[in-house]
Amino acid sequence: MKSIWTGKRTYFPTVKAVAYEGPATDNPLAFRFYKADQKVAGKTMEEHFRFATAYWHTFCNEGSDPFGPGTRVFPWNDNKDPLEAARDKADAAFEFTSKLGTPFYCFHDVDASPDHDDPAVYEKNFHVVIKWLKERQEATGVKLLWNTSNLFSHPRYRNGAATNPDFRVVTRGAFQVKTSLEASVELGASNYVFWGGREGYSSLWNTNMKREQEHMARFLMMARDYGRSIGFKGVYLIEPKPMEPSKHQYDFDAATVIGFLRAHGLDKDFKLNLEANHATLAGHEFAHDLQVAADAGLLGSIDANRGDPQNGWDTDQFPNDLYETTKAMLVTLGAGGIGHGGFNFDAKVRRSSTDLTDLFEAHIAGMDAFAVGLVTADRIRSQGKLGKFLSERYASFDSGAGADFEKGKLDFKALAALAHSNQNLHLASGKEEWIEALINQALLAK
Ligand code: XLS
Ligand code: NI
Ligand code: NI
Repeated sequence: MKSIWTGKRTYFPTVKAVAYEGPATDNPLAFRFYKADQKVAGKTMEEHFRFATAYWHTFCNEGSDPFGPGTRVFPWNDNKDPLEAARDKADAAFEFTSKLGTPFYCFHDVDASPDHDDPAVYEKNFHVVIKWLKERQEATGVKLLWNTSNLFSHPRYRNGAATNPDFRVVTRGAFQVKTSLEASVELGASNYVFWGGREGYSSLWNTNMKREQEHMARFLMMARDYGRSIGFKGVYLIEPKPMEPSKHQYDFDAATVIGFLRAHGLDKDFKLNLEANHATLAGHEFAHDLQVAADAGLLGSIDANRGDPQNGWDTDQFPNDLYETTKAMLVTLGAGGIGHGGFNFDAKVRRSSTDLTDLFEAHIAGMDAFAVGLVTADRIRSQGKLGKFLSERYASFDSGAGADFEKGKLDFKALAALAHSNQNLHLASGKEEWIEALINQALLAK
């Protein structure tokens, strides 16, 4: 981090650069476990996580819900001129991010730049805002983890963007993505995200699902080729989510998206951006979807948040569950890390959290929760007990007929014939409770 951004106004005057003070500190605005330069498993914490602050939740979302307006007052939103308000918001975003110390940020086109129905005005605004963002990136050293286009809020997208039954809407989606990809190149984004918010449907009676999915694949191929043609070298990411806002979303979960990418030859350029609360909405554990992506070599990036165990919707809460972060980090370390991706806080403070400093406290707690998860996962891996147990569990495939089976050297008849010599087997325990105890011990170890 080079330096803290100070715009025309200071929006967080009581907050200084957030520092590591260790577990004993009383200071709510300090890290207890996240120490950017601490090495774990050969890399610093900063390198492991590549944490990012999300523009939409932290600088746009004043807390409105379907039952009432916002509860937080964002002073950077008080300018009536949309472009000046966008500059104020950029000031707030970079002051916040450079004080917090996430090395990255993420944004949707219309989070940062005023939307407009006229494409020419939309584009003109965006070009101005890109300049401001670039200037702030250069001054602070904060980098762009990914940007994306909002193809779900405007009423024109009520039936989807790439999958809209009206071709004219598809063209507008393409226009926004094209402009956003140009921004990715200009701002040096590591990735570009596609979250198909309304790429799905609610009634099969009025939907040609096959045609819509083919349109989505075509759209992604064209976007990929355009991005490459203008020099975008980053990774394209698809973010699965099973529902909300659509009833059925085409990018349901990691496994569905992987099948789709492979079916359309997109798996060389596209990876997955996995969000904890989206995995749980799909009926999976977060770690499950991470493992599915890792096994396919397509683990791209992470939207760090959590759901609420009693609510069935995307509550986007800040991650705080140490079991979840430990599991996520076990999978991530096992996959060799997050690569060009990062951990983006796609998370919002609760509606009743109305102090501007709550925004800092929430991110700090999330970063600390992941730091504990990383250290614990590394401890479990270096102890080796779990790894040993896992390899022993599959040892019958390491030699002899088991190894021949894996290599495709046995025919089915020979495989079946082996049953005669494999009678009266000792049943090996799966030891789930022993493993759970092991995780607790690793969490509590000093
Ligand atoms: C919404 C999604 C969204 C994407 C970016 O549920 O998580 O925020 O991350 O469009
Ligand atoms: Ni997300
Ligand atoms: Ni979400």
